[in-house]
Amino acid sequence: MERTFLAIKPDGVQRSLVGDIIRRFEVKGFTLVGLKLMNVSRELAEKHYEVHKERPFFSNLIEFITSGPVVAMVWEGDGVVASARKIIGATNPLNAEPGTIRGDFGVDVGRNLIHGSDAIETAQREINLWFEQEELVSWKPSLMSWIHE
Ligand code: ABT
Ligand code: MG
Repeated sequence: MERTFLAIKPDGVQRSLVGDIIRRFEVKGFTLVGLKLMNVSRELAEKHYEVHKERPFFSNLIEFITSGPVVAMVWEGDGVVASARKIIGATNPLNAEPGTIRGDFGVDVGRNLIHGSDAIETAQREINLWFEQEELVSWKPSLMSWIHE
């Protein structure tokens, strides 16, 4: 079953949006299989954002993501990687459609509230980076037959 890595960034936690954000993935019909509130070490942050190492905004990004607690999550479901990106909305919240998380709650690309893996291979890498295997819980919601044909 497809899985993705999502993280509510320090701005989402500080702004008391944790419940609202998690709710959107629950009501969509995806299954939560991993969840933890944590401070992000510089080492983890730098590994997570490795692809942006040479970008001018890299050091700001690392400062920001290590500045307060983050809610790290793994969600499961058919097509969850791409669908979660749609629920999250465009990178720059000013370009994100209303109805998306960033479109509804944000105005600044440096405070865009939540991270979502951008591809299936990236999701696998990020899940392994952020979670131990024992921290992930495989379960079948009893509602499943009302969500899937
Ligand atoms: P993430 O889910 O955080 O990876 O964002 P997304 O995939 O939508 O966008 P990318 B391009 O991966 O941005 C990573 C973080 O870098 C910030 N950023 C990005 C800037 O601050 N300035 C920029 O010009 C760009 C392109 C936004 C993302 N996270 N934060 N915070
Ligand atoms: Mg990204």
